[in-house]
Amino acid sequence: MIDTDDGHLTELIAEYEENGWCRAPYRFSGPAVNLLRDRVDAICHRGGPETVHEKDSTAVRAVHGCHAFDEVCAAFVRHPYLLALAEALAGTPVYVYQFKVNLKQAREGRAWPWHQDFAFWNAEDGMPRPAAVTLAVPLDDVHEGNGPLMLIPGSHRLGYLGPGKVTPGDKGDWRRNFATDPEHIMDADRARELVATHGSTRATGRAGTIQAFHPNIVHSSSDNTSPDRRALLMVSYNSIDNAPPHPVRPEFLVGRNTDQLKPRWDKRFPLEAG
Ligand SMILES: O=C(O)CCC(=O)C(=O)O
Repeated sequence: MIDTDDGHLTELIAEYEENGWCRAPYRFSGPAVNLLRDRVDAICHRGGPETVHEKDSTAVRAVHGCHAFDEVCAAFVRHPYLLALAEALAGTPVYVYQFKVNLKQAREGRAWPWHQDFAFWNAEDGMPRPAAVTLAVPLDDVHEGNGPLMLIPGSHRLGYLGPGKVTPGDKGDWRRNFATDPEHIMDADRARELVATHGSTRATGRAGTIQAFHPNIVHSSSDNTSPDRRALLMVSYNSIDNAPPHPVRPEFLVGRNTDQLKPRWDKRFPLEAG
């Protein structure tokens, strides 16, 4: 088991506060990643209502809320290390607000434009404050060519920047905001200015690594033009005192059980250094 009392969480909190993101010094083992990968593949094949496809394609772009119906994903979100990290970074007890896997299929996975996650969570669900944290675990190795997340370090400290561009969509169709041209995105010129000021970094790395992102960090990702898939599993943990009061979007996008999530050790998910 990982010692969460060894001071490394304090270092990660400082890094997270400074940059709006950080990478844990541990990652999930190969067999743990394979287990998740197999399960996500099966979920993609089941074609449930939580599935989003790439535009005009049968390629799966994303699946959502799997922790509510899949036993492996349910065990994963309760991993003691993930919960300790989420609580340390959020500064409070947490519950699962959102679970998703963005698949970025080889050669078919399309871009995500510049945005802040809080812009969507606030506008669509009424999340009161950016008191959440997203833990991301790639299920494939992520390299420069398969559409890694591009982050603007420190941009979360600017607060919620407001949508530079709102393209009115059909409020009844939640899928609209998982396409390549969602509402609530940032103006591209504004994002370019931020990159010029703050720089940017790509979240590349081996499958199984654990990264944390602030709800207000400005980020995007490009098309996957490579022969390698880039599946990214993301669990957004929200503070239990920050639940949207009247969520409308489906439960597979916005968790309704806002009780503090309790950790549960599962030997299928060992961590290793790295
Ligand atoms: O998967 C990606 O490349 C981008 C994901 C993202 O920005 C999001 O889901 O908010």
